[in-house]
Amino acid sequence: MVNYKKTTTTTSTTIKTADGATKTTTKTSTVYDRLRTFATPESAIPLDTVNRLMTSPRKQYADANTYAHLLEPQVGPSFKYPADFLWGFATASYQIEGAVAEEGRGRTIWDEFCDTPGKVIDATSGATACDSFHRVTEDVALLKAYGVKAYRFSFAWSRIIPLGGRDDPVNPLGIAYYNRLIDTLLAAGITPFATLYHWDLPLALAERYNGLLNSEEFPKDFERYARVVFQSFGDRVKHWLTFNEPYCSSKLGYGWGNHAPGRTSDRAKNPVGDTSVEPWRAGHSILLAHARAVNVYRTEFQATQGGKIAITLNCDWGEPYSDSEEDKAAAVRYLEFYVAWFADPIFLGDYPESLKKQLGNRLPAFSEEEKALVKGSADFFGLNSYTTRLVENRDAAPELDDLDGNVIQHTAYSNGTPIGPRAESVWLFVVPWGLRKLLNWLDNRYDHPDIFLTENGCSVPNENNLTKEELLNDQFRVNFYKGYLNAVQLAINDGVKIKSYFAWSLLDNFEWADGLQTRFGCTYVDFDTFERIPKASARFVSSHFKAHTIEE
Ligand code: GBH
Repeated sequence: MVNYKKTTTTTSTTIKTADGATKTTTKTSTVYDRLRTFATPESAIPLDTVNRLMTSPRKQYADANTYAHLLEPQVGPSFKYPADFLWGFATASYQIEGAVAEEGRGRTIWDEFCDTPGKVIDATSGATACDSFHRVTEDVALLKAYGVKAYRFSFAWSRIIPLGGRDDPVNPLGIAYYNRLIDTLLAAGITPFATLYHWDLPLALAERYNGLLNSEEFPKDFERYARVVFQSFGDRVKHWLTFNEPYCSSKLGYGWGNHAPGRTSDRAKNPVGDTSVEPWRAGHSILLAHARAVNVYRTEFQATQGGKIAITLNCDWGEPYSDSEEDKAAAVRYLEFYVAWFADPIFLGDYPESLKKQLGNRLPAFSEEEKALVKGSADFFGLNSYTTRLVENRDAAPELDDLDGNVIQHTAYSNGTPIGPRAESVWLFVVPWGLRKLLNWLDNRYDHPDIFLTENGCSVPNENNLTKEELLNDQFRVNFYKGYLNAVQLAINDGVKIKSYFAWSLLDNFEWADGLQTRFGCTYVDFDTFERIPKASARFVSSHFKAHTIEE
């Protein structure tokens, strides 16, 4: 179990009551620290409330009864997803492929990051991962056995253009690999759902011009890469996502520094970086690159290929910590700094006022021409969501390095009750009702878009240390999916236009800075033999959709 820092602040307020007496109220806030370092167990500060719950017999969370209070009204057996609803499992290139030095693949910022001591908690990497590069037949057979309609995967830019740039050569062996994957999926009757960029930037572009920090060069190189991809695969791929979770590439990669390239103002973590400006610049480059790629697709390919294109954004619901107006406004600000940062320019035409106000000229501005290019650059709303935070207003002026909208985030209510059971991942608390609220909030703010849920899933406490038998019977994960799929059904009944659901993930895989020890798979992977074994959760997700989807 990863430890993380906690800060407890106690504030006392003394007021005069109507009868002239004084009354003192004390409020204690516990703040979950996102700037976690990979502290050794000795130096980590122990948690009280949340940790007690999480370290007491973990099996209690595998008990459906302990979930009861988290489940909303059950939609029940009569619910049906429409016949064209796409369901399946998701993965990403660097997390599953392995074979990082094979068939001409160029190095990426993640290969480099993993080779830097102290960056990945168990000192592993994606060098071999699930060996999916060599197992196309086996992985597609698994998907077919699960009966999925679609499979979400990502292309490794550096397999296709090893050095990444617009004048750099294309690697035919990289194209051949993805042709094999796409053709095998189609032969199995599975719809390919493809992401162009799931964080594995070609290292050459980071070395050449600082990658995402260069808002002139990066969008041009991405545009050319996108054109090569549409040209090569667009005859068969009809569902496109440009970027996966630009929030993570920007804030984790350039703000907190816990993802590649690891830049941050925190000098204990990295010698270079500036948290106060770089995440906003990186996000800006991604928006421009995304818009250029969509423009290329629409002007050069869409008419003949007939697919849809969007970006996928991640967001966790922010529930006000109290009923106060300040906390309610803080929760909206948190959502704006999380998702509206990208979704507002794309769906409404510019950054939210709250970001402009807090960040001033540290937030890049769009020219009128750029605004026009970015606005409307999505055929649907792609969403990844996992968890929920309680959000309290922060009274003091925002810190320069603040990335969240000047709020205090909690994972427990003021009475100490955790917001939900914690998964293995420090950030992931199981809160199904938060997803329903988030879906309704997005539906409302962006005028009722089609929403494609492109990731949702969880890690299981201590899973890596369980026996194989225990691990395969992953009731914690089954309960997670039960709760979250019920929330999806409720949102559909609320009128939100949800068009897909992809469970993260098909396979246990390389969980970035959390290495191979944190498992998100519905399929167990033995990282020595690469054997795949379905877990109970894979059977649950698959039978859920089989039972609840209208036949075509
Ligand atoms: C997704 O991100 C990714 O798309 C996928 O690749 C990944 O494997 C999966 O989720 C599971 O993690 O730095 O401790 O403050 C999920 C959204 C948002 C989760 C940011 C981690 C930061 C945690 N991520 N969050 S921390």
